[in-house]
Amino acid sequence: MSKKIFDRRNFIKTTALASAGIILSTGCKDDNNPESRFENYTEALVIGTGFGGAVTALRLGEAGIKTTMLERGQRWVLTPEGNTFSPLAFPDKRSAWFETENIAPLNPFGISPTFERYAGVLERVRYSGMDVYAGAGVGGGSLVYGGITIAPEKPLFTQVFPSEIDYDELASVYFPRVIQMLGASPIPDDLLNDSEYFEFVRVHVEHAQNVGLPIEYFASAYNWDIIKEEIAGTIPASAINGDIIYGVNSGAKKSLDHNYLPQAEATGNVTIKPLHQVKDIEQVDDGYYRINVEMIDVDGTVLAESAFHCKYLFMGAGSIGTTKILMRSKGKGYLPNINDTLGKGWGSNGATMSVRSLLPTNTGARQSSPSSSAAYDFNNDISPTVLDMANYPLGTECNCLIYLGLTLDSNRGYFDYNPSREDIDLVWNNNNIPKSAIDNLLDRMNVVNGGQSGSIFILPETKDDLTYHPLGGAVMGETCDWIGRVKGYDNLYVMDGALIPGSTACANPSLTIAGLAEKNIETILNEDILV
Ligand code: FAE
Repeated sequence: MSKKIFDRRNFIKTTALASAGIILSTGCKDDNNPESRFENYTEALVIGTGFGGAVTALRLGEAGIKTTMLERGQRWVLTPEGNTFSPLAFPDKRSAWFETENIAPLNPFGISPTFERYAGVLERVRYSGMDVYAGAGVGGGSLVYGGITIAPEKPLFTQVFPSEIDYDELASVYFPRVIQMLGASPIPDDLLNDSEYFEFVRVHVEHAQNVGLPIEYFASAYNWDIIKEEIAGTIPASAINGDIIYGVNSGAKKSLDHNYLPQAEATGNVTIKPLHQVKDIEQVDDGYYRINVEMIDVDGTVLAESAFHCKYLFMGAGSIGTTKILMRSKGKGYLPNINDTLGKGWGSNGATMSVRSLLPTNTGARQSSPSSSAAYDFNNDISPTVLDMANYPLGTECNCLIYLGLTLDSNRGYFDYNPSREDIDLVWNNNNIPKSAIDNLLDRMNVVNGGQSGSIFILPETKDDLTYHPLGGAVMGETCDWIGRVKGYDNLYVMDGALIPGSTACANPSLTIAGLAEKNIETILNEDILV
């Protein structure tokens, strides 16, 4: 497919130049050639290597378009010894993006070593009333995510997304395309039914079914065969130790650096530049873009400042990263035409974290396997709710279950730009809907199954002031059109979570972000880039 597109594209270009009589002889300087006009020029440039960025780069590369990807974080290469990423049990500097201690919201082992600031994989941004987590590194959020690859339900999706976004098209074409690309699949029966590592999942399912909730065994971006090898002891254990949020050393996690990104590089058209942190962007002569970049060392030292240039610029730095770069660029007067909806429409995906403890059943000492099932509570009196499981690999029985819950929260915040710090601040007023909805569900589960909500040792009460799912900031239909074109500018696109209107409707966001990116880049290639 890519060869055909490439040939057609070159044909159109050549024909257009020939008919204009401007084909140049070899050796003659071409003042119209952006490669000779601009430093570090590529036709397309993608900022960030997470879901939106990786999908975009692969499709650009397949279409024969020279593309540079700028990524602030490191490239993490798996070693046979299984020691690339920080272990969960004893987090070190590799676990956190320029922090000095463990940043995970739960700390099963109670060990809090301090370490030096380093370009680790998980970022925590502390805003007033909301802590936001995101991935940093080649692969973005996929390095740290749980692999939950789940589509929103249509009745909820249509409450959040405008009618211009065709759910049926996403569900029939683009979600399956992403699932196939990732190689995501549901948990196999033998692991689910027999493995001690999944005992907590079996208890979760039973407790949810006891209160009448349907269960979905969703596609998970894990290689279950590698998990079986870990369990058999033929390779060093990692996923089964609960090493999920700092990266999985065994290769069991099918993060983007195992699929979209290497395939993009294999086109020969895509180059990834790690440790390149974008500061801001400007539109320069003839509508080309200049991207101002700091090249950093793993300790955060700025080694050099540099500029890249492109014709087509794709924002894939995630909800916070993209919003920050665009607001800084607008605030500095570089992109004045972006409208005043920029920075608005941000949501936490109604995310929560909670615990049920003192359960009368054993839940397993090794609550460490990747998440595999979700319980649906769509008739919850407060908000539709979906309950996923989180890891808690304590190594000893805790008679507890840890949940990540998602709710349909319409609460939205916005960002203010602070020119002196050249940074953005979230304005967020918690409405307690997510916590109330989850507590409503947990109370029902406790009445039927026993146990209580919260644990003084783990998490005293449900938290809804942190999120792994930042969404919005440059929202579709507001700052951007329906496919991510930034209003007021040609050839500038938002491809990531910043485009999402604050929620992915009780689903974990990666599939929705990646599915929309697949749809949008297809349209952009056909309508704007004319390959
Ligand atoms: P994202 O994947 O965050 O990628 C943005 C990229 O841009 C990153 O690589 C950044 O390092 C890079 N970047 C940022 N600023 C700059 C800059 N200035 N210059 C250069 N590069 C920059 O964006 N979602 C699910 O669907 N299922 C899960 O199981 C799940 N588990 C999660 C677990 C954790 C601990 C976390 C934090 C998130 C989880 N998520 C999960 C959310 C998911 O990772 C997130 O929605 C997507 O990764 C967002 O994709 P984006 O393309 O928006």
